[in-house]
Amino acid sequence: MKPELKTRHGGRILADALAGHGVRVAFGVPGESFLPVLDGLHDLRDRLRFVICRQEGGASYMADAWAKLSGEPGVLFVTRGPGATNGSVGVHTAFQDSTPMIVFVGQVGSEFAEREAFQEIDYRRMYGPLTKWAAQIDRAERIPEYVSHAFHTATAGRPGPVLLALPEDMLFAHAAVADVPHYRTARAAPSPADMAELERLLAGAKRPFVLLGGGGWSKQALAALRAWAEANALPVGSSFRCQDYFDNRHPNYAGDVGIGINPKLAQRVKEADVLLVFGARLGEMTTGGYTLLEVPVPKQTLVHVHAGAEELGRVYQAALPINSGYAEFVLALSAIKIKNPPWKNLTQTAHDEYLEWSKPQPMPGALHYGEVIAWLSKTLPEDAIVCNGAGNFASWLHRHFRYKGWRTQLAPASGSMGYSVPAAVAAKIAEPGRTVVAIAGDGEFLMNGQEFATAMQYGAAIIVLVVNNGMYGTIRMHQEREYPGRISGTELANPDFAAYARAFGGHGETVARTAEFAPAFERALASGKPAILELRIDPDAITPSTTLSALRAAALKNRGQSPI
Ligand SMILES: Cc1ncc(C[n+]2csc(CCOP(=O)(O)OP(=O)(O)O)c2C)c(N)n1
Ligand SMILES: [Mg+2]
Repeated sequence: MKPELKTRHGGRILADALAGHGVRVAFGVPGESFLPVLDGLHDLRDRLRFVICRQEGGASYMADAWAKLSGEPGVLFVTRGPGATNGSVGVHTAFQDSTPMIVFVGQVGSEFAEREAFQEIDYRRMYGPLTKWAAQIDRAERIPEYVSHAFHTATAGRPGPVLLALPEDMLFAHAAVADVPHYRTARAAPSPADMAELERLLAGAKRPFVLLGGGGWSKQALAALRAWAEANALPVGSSFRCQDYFDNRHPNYAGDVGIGINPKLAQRVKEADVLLVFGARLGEMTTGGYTLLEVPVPKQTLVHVHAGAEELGRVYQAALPINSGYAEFVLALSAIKIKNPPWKNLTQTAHDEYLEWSKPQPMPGALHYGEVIAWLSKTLPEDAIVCNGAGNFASWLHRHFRYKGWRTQLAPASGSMGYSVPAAVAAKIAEPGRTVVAIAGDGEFLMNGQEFATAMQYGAAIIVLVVNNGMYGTIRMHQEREYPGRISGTELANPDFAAYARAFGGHGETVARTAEFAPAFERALASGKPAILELRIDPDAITPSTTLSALRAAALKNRGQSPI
C-alpha cells in the first residue's frame, strides 16, 4: 500500500514526525523562530506535551534526565542564537553521559542566510563537537527523513545528542509528505568466539572485578547481569555516577569507582587480574585520572564491552574488546558459569569494605549532613529518584546513600552544576507517583533554581535540599590544597532559600540541627507542593572525611609553614 501524502506546514510535519517516533514529552523555551512548530504542537497537545521552562539550560538538563529515565531520546526545542547558546550545557552533558537527545533549534530564513542576520549561528560548526550529528533541514518535504535519521543516530551504538536546525521559511512552507514509522535501532551482538574467550579468561582468573556503567542499559539487561554476577559470585562496582546500576545492598556490590573512591576499592581495581568492564567508557573520573589502569595497555587483563565500536581502544587496548548492545551481551553472558570460583571470599570482603566505607563519619557542626543522607537512604521508598549536580555536597550522597534500583539516581557524569533541580522536575513529570528529591549545593542550586517555577507550573512536587556552606566549596577545597589560606573567588552571599520557595508558592524551611531534618522532610512531603529545605551545614565540613582547616594545616605543613 502506498503511504498517504498529507499536505501540512513544516511545523506540523515535524510535530507529526515526533509523535510517530513515540515522543510524549518535549522540553524547551519558545522563540519566534519556530512558531509553526508551536502551532503543530498545538494540534497534537493531547498526545505530545511541550513542557515550557524558564531557561534553556534547565530545559536541556530536563531533556537529558527524561531520556535517562525513559530510555527514549529526550527532545529539546530552543530558539536561535541566545536559545542555542543557553541550551548547550545539557547537550554537552548528554554527550558526556551517552544520553540520546534530539535538539531542534530555530534558524534564520534561507533568504537571509550567511549575512549574520539576527541571532544567526552556523549550528553545524557550533554544535559539531557537542553532538553525534548536527545538521539543518532545508526542505519541508525532507523533515520525516531527517527526523528519522536523527532518532537512529541518537540511539545507535554509544547513544548521544543530535541537533537539527530549522530555517524559518522551511517551517512555514507547505509540503505533501507521508509520515514514517517508528525508528528501530540496530544493535551489535557478541560472537560465540568472543564469549568463548571471555569464559576462558574468567576461568583462569583469581581476582576478577566487574565494572558497570555507560549509556544504553535497561532494567531487564541489568537484572540479567545481576543474576549472572550472583551465579559466578563476582564483585561488581559501578562507574562514576552510575551507582544505581546494581543494588548497593546486594552482597556482590563493591562500591563506586568515581571521585572520592574508597582507597581499598581503588586498590582492588588496580590489583584485579581480569577486569570485566561492561558499558563504562573508562573515562577520567572512573579511572582515577587514568591511574587505576595504565595507558594504553593495562596490567589487568581487560575485557571491554561497549555498544560503541569507537570507544574500544580509544584509551585502553583491551585483551578482549567486544562491540555489543548490552541486552544482547548479557543474554550471551548468562550461559557462562564458572564452577567453584576461587574469588568468593574476595567478593564478600569487597562488600564488607563498601559497608564500612559508607558509614557516616563524625563531622563538625550541629547539622550532621551524613546522618541526613543515611536517614534518607533508610526512609525513602525504594523507587525514590535522587537527583544531583556537581559540588562537594554530592560526595556525602554518593558515599552514604544506598541506591536500590535502576534509575533511582539522576546525576551528570559530565560533572556539571545546575542539574539537580531541572532533572528532578523532569523526573516528577515523567513519574508523578515516585518521590523525587533534588540535592543541590548553594552554588549548584542557583544555577537553575529558576526551574522551581516550572515545578510549580506543572505541579511537580519535588523536594529540594539546598546544602548551604556559603561557598563554592569544591573550588575552595582545591584552593586550600594548592594555595592554603588564600581564599579567592569562592565565597557566596546567599538568599533565604526557604523564603525563595515560598515566593514561588512552594513549601520552604530552614534546617540547622540534625534532629530537625526528619520532621521538616515529612512536612515538605505532606505539603504536596514543590519544596525547598535549606540545610545549614558547618562550612568547615568540606568532605565526608575531612575539614577545610585540616586541609589547610596539611598544605601549610607540606610547605614548611605553620597554620596562621
Ligand atoms: C556549570 C559548572 N560551572 C562550574 C563548575 C566548577 N565547579 C565544580 S563544583 C563547584 C562548586 C559547587 O558549589 P556548591 O554547589 O555550593 O557545592 P559545594 O562544593 O560547596 O558543596 C564549581 C564552581 C562546574 N562543575 N560546572
Ligand atoms: Mg556550597
